[in-house]
Order: sequence, then C-alpha cells, then structure tokens
Amino acid sequence: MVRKSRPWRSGVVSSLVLFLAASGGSLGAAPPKENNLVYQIFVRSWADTPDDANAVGDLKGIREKLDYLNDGKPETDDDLEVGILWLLPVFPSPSYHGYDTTDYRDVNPGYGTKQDLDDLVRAAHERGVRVILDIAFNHTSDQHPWFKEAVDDPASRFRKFYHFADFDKPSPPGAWHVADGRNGRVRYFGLFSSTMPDLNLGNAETRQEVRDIAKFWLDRGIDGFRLDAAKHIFGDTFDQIPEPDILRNNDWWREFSDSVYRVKPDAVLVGEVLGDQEALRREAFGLDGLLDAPFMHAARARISFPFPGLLTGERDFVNRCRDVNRLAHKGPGAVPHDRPFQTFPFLASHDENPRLASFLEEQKAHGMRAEVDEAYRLGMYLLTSVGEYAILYYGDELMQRGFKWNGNPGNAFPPGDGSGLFDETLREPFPWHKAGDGAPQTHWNDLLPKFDRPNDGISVEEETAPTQMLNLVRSLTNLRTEHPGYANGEIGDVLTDSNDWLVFERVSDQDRYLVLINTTEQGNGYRFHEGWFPRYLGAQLIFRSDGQKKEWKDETKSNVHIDGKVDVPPYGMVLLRQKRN
Ligand SMILES: [Ca+2]
Ligand SMILES: [Ca+2]
Ligand SMILES: [Ca+2]
Ligand SMILES: [Ca+2]
Repeated sequence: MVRKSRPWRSGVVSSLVLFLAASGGSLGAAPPKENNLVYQIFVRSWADTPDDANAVGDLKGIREKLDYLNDGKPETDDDLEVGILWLLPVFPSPSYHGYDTTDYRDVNPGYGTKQDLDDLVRAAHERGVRVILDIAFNHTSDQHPWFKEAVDDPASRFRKFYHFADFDKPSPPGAWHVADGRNGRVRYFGLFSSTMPDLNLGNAETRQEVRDIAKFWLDRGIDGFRLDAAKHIFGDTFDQIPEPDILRNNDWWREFSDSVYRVKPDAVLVGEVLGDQEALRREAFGLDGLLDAPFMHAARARISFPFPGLLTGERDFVNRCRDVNRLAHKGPGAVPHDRPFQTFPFLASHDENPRLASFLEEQKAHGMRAEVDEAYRLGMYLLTSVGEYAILYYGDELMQRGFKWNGNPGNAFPPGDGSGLFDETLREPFPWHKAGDGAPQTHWNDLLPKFDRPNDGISVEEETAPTQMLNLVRSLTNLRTEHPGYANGEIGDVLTDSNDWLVFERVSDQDRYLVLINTTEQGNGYRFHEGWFPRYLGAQLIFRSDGQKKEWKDETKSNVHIDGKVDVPPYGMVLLRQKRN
C-alpha cells in the first residue's frame, strides 16, 4: 500500500495552531523537518573527559564530541547528522551496564551529574538533536532502597512493588530467588537474575511511581525513552508469553505512553521486544515504536547470502503493526497521538552477537561472495534508506568489530578464559585514534579491547579518506538531512526485491524517491519504460555510490536527469527523485 500522505504532519500543525491560539500567539514558520536518525551510545565506552582522570566515558565527554555526531549545521557534511541520541542506562547501578538501577532519578557518578546530563541535553537541543534514555522498568537492582526495605520489612509499602512469596512454602515455578531480610528469609521473583528483582506493575502505586519517574526526566528536557524488556513487564517467562500477559503489557504501555504524551506530545518511545515479527506485532497496541530485530536478522542474511522478498516483508510488517496500533489511541480517556507506529531498524546493537563487521567476516569465511567491505556498504545503504528511525550503534560507522566473550572460568561448560567478560566485548571502547590512545579515548576495563587494535584501520583518525566506511556513512546520513522527504517518507512501491536488486520507493508529501541497490559484483542498468514504472522516466539523479571503487557522489545540485535507464555500480546504490505535481 502506498501511503500518499503523512497524516501526522497535518496533525502536528493543527495541534500547534490550537496551542498557539490558546496562548494568544500566531503561527510562525512550519515545524522543522524532523531528523530521526538514531545513534546509540554506551556511555562508558564512548568519550572520556580528561578532567576526571578515570578513563571512563562520561556525559561531559559526549557533549565535547557532539560535533562528531551533529555540528548543528546541515550544510556541513563531515559529521553524522544524528537526530536522536540514545544513551544506554545512565542511572546509578552496581553493574557495568547499568540496567539494574539503584536510583531512577539520578545519574551514575562515574558518568557525571544530573547537571552534566542537563548540559548535554541543552547542547544537543541547540543542534537539533534529541536525547532519549534507556530505562528498565521491568526490574531494579537488588541494591535499590525500595527492594532492601521490602525484603527487611513485611509492612513496607514497597513490599507490593515486587513479587514476594513465603520462604516456608515450596518455591513457585520460575525464576524465584531467596533473600535474607531482617525479619527472616523471603522468596522473590527476578526473571533476568537474582540481582534484578522484577517490579510489580500490577500495583497501582508502582505504576504511579514509574509514570512520575518518566515525568521527572521529561520535565528536565529528556525527549523520550527506550523501554527495556518491554514484553516482560507481565510476561514473566522466556518461553511463549501467555495471552493474558500480552494484553496486560499492552494496557500498561498504553497507560504509560499516554502519561508521557501528556507531558511531551512528540516524545520518542521505543520498546525492546525480542522475538519474531508476530511477537512484535502482538505488543504494537501499547507501544508506538519497536526496535526491529527481525529486520536486523533478515538484512544481515540478505546482504551476505542474497534471497528475495526482504523489502516486501518489511513493508507488510510495518503496515500490519500499524493496523493494530491505530486502535490504541482511540476511545475514552486516550490521549490523541496521530503519528503512525514506527519500527526502529538496526543492524547491530549492544546485545546482538556479533557486531556487523564481525558477522560479515564470519560469512566471508563461509563462502559469502561479496568482500566484507562491499557487503557492509550494502548494509549501510539499506539501513539508512529503509526506515525513518534507523539506528546506528556506535562504531557501526567505523566497521568496529566485536563478539560476545566467553569469560566462564576454565572449569565451567563451555570452558572459557576465566576473564569474566561476556557482553563487554560487544561494547568496547569507541576507537578514536590510530594508536588506540589519547583523549577522549576510554579505557574502563584493563581487559579491553579484545577486538580493536592500534593501526588496524578502524578508528576515527584512520578513516578520514574518502574511500573509508566512515566517509560513506556520513554521505548517507547527510543525504537524509538534505532530503527529509526521502528520510521520513514511507516505503511505497517495491519495484524489485530479488537476489540481484533492492529497488523501492520512499514516498513523502512532496516527492517520490527511488532507492536502487545493486547487490551483485557487476554494474547493472535498471530500465523504466511505458510498461515498467514510467513515472521514473526522466527522474533526477540524486546520489550514486560504487561499492567496488569505494566512491560516492551527491548529485543533487548537478541537475542530471536520467532517460529510460539508470546505471547502478557493483555493490552500489543510486537514489532518484521524481517531484510530485
Ligand atoms: Ca570520565
Ligand atoms: Ca552538519
Ligand atoms: Ca516482569
Ligand atoms: Ca583501531
């Protein structure tokens, strides 16, 4: 289905008119074109400030390197033109990753202070970059004061914030653990680990607290949240989540979303729901955005060993989620939210083993036809063109490598190296320099990095040449800000979705763009004629990339129009534009 217009755009304008009318103002310029390219940062690994001398990446370090992400000037193209910064958990926590917090309203002292976060948000906003926080409402740390009080005092109001059971009775089935309280031993539920007791969102007071925490950060200027373990709020199993729990999850997230939109109508909310497309679709009533892990799996497979149907599968999936989500903000008490449901496509993450570059190196060893660099370019074309809310995981732009590490002690099964490292190697220090050293390089763990090396060609410093991946990714992200109708349009017609070609439209109010990705090692011509999408006869050439020669060129200003045929280089991408009349 071709979406001919973007209903929410007019919705934004009309609510703005209402707001201004109510406040006695007048309607100024049209709302700015949104830049929804997401960049995901593991704070510990990204950029350190020299002042604290701890070599741990921090919030001030990010602020000082914002120019790398977005210098605030659309006309410059030596930055990534990021629109949304997703910070992995910044809250105080006993763990290195931070998903088990001891205080939802504070900042990890290793990362800085609330003031540092405020300063980062302000500096980001000045550049048109929004900041969203990764937050886990499924569980807290077992060191959280709520949990400690609940364990010690059966009369505490926090007893109902968690799930407790009598120690004297047999343990219920599932992930139940035992804690020693001042008044005896208790059993408690913690799906992920004994150090992460699940919150009880069935309790009205807990729900109120969680909504208040969100408001606390929204009031400070935070622009939204990435919602960790979203399907496990009531789904207390890693097996198939029972139907009643799916419904309760949806009800809860709709309630939460409504409370967020009351504070910030255009907040960004994206849920982490792992599983196949059907598992995601089942949660698309309560969540207006979902991380698109199914796309990641399919796209990784498609760029290494081609198969047909990737794009039609993705377009149909998005539309099927929208059919469910469309019902969510209707009915009594619902807060109107007229943006369409969105998936957030990505190709790598802090959880996905391995990182994309390492995945493709493995595929090459298993007979992948393309060179790793060529397949990686295909991945970057696809990622930056397929969705409005595409996510770059930090280091993606550099082809940073990483696998999960088996840090089991030598006597465990499977035996490991005894280091204790597991996920850390998917979250290694971001390589700024050729030598692997020098500000703002982080060194937060003596055992890291395991995968980055000095002088290995992978670093910001080493990737200044036009042929390097960083340069291509910058060109692709700059293309998005130069052409918002392309970045924010919908997938329209899918012309060809074969082993050799990915050819599809991005359709907006103003323009139709046609993305042509040649996934073969030969240059190929793509023809239009009266019987085959004649609307692209005479289309304007916007961008052209050659994956073998590692060259690209933005042709927007050269005003070149094609005839009936466009040549797409090997492992190349061409973008065409056809203005609507
Ligand atoms: Ca630091
Ligand atoms: Ca710029
Ligand atoms: Ca739960
Ligand atoms: Ca390196």
